[in-house]
Amino acid sequence: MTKVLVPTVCPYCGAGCGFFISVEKERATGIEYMPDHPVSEGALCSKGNAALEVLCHQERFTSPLKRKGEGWARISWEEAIDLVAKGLGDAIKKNGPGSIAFLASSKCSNEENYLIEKLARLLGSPHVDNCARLCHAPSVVGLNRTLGAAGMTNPIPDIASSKCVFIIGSNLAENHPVISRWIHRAKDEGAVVIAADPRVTHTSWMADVFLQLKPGTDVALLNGMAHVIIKEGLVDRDYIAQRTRGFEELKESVGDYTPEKVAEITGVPAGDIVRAARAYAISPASSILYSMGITQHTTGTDNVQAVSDLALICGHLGKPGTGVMPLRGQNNVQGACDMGALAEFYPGYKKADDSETIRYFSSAWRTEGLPLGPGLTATQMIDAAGTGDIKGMYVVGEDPANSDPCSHNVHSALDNLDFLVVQDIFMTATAQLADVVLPGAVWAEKEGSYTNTERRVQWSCRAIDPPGAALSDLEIVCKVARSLGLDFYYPDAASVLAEINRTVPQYAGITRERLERDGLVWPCPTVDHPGTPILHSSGFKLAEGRACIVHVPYRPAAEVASWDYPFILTTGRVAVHHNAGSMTRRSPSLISREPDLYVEINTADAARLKVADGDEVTITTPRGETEAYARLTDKVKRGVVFMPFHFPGTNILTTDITDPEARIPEFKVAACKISRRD
Ligand SMILES: Nc1nc2c(c(=O)[nH]1)N[C@H]1C(S)=C(S)[C@@H](COP(=O)(O)OP(=O)(O)OC[C@H]3O[C@@H](n4cnc5c(=O)[nH]c(N)nc54)[C@H](O)[C@@H]3O)O[C@H]1N2
Ligand SMILES: Nc1nc2c(c(=O)[nH]1)N[C@H]1C(S)=C(S)[C@@H](COP(=O)(O)OP(=O)(O)OC[C@H]3O[C@@H](n4cnc5c(=O)[nH]c(N)nc54)[C@H](O)[C@@H]3O)O[C@H]1N2
Ligand code: SF4
Ligand SMILES: [Mo]
Repeated sequence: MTKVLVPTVCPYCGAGCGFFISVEKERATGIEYMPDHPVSEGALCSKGNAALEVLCHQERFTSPLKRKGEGWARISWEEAIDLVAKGLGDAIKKNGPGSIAFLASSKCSNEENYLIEKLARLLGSPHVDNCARLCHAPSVVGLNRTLGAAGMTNPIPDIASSKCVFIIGSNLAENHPVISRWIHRAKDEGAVVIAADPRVTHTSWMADVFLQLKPGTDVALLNGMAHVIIKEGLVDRDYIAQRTRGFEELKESVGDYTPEKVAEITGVPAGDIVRAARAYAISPASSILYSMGITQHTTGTDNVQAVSDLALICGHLGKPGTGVMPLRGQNNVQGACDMGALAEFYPGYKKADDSETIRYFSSAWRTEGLPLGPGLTATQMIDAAGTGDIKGMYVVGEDPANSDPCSHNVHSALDNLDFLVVQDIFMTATAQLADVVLPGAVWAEKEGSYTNTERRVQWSCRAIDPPGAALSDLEIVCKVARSLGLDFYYPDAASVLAEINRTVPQYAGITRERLERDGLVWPCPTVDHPGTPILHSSGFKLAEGRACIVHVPYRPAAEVASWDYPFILTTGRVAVHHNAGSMTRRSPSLISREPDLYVEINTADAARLKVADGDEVTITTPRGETEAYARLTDKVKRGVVFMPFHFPGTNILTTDITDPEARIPEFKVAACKISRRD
């Protein structure tokens, strides 16, 4: 029997691991490892190994659906596309193009995201965003301001040459497992590992210095470290003088963040703050890895800026083993942002509020009337749906009804729309609220490029056909666009990439022909350019080539524990599930390992609440209540409880208060109370 090995990229997280799908008789029969892949070197985590389980799952959508009474009717593509054109078209006619909004998908390819944002803007709506809003929006705002670029500064394998790895607010051992292999390699070469997290995690076990801080106190911790580094003269004076601005202001503002004061705010012993600061500053090459533990806060942008301050004052940028590394979440969240599926940027991070951007794309897309942004963010779209300012939404590969905060509000906002179309592969909580559902093809059933967290653009090949009448998101978006009168004739992903080469300068040299196995790391401005794995090695793309040190005072989280709500709920992830769970909860080998929603409670707190391990408890916040099984542990501090958000219910509890600039919700801090269900 002939077996074909089709190269592909894992559809789950931003590590971008490569593997082969073995295809026999047009069926995906197994995975073969890819030992020479630059990031994964043949490794895959539990989710990567289970990726094929979603392909021929019996619950996959196999035809378009329309709402019929309480249920659904299967309909033809012609009818579905007519309904979508009418739904969106009517809203535009009655209320103008600003009354429709688009959620693009970080699960989809670069080419698909480029077309979704182009569709939105050609229709005249500035409102297009993606799940980066719930994830790394503070990195986009904060790092653009401090370093002039929001990407991870150094490649993943580079971590192995780091002599000090500072991990803050990231549980990469569970959430980017293959990246943690590179940290083990650094440790083998003698690197010191520092981890800052309110919980003991699989990642903190790797740490030589573990800073178990109170949720939401990271700015204080980082200012405290900067205080020690400046006071002990451990800064890189030459680097500060030649490459930065703003040092004196920082020096003054961190003056009173003594280790003792910071210990009081954070709960981290003063001696550990000093040890961490010295280790980071003294090592010849230190890197900082961070993710949701510092971004998903009302102080998310401040946290990101405080992180880059630390790197700047120590000169730990632009060289191997150094860098500021925002670990991107979804398999293609980096690409969705690069392609301009963001409220404040057109493709290539051209500012949506700049008339030069509008001129550029009017000429590139041969059109008029492109909207000047910024548009509404993903979180603002939901609010606007609730108030009736947004009338129609097109949601591709996202599940806001489960993944946005305050689920009750999200449900009623989406219910309030005149028209909702959802394009997914499974019936999600969001799809349940739709008027029309369009069946997408999942990654292995289509081809296209995906950009991982280190900016590596990789081509994923089509291995098998989609089930039933499902189509690639690229084909569907083109059908919808044409039915709305737009000239969207793209025969394949390569033809879209060719247009991206012309309109996104960072991708100008990243052609289909060049995207063989190892991919290319952007910026790659010409077809003979090798790509740029390390950013900022010769200065910054900011005024005078200098980075900005931005001093940020500590502000507490929006919610703090109170008499009525004495616990702090923090939410996040576990290794075997992914986000709102539509794929991993349907994956037999994964759901069997973590079948139910649970809440981690400190054993001493549980004793006071008379809660035993495995008891059912009710968790309540001002937004609502949810039930979960209690898991007793000393991995969370007293007063802190943790819930994963992979099952419906967790986001009933979370707050929708956002960071004032990046508009990310504070998923990591909500005051709650807990009671045993009798
Ligand atoms: N297994 C798995 N992997 C995934 C995903 C998944 O759902 N499951 N999702 C992907 C996506 S979209 C993303 S964005 C990434 C996210 O990857 P991570 O950022 O690693 O994920 P989280 O578990 O949300 O949060 C990370 C850590 O932040 C800690 N934390 C909470 N509050 C604070 C705080 O105030 N300060 C600090 N310093 N730390 C805090 C939590 O205890 C947690 O250990 O993972 C990606 N990979
Ligand atoms: N409480 C709490 N909430 C959180 C977070 C948290 O830490 N705590 N983290 C936030 C973060 S970082 C993120 S990124 C968001 C994630 O939020 P979402 O992006 O809403 O989460 P996913 O479950 O990954 O949704 C992706 C959807 O795409 C579908 N899909 C997969 N492949 C394809 C495809 O090829 N085409 C189409 N059309 N659909 C496809 C999947 O079935 C799934 O329904 O959640 C956020 N919500
Ligand atoms: S680390 Fe991420 S990309 Fe790699 S196999 Fe696991 S989920 Fe997939
Ligand atoms: Mo994310």
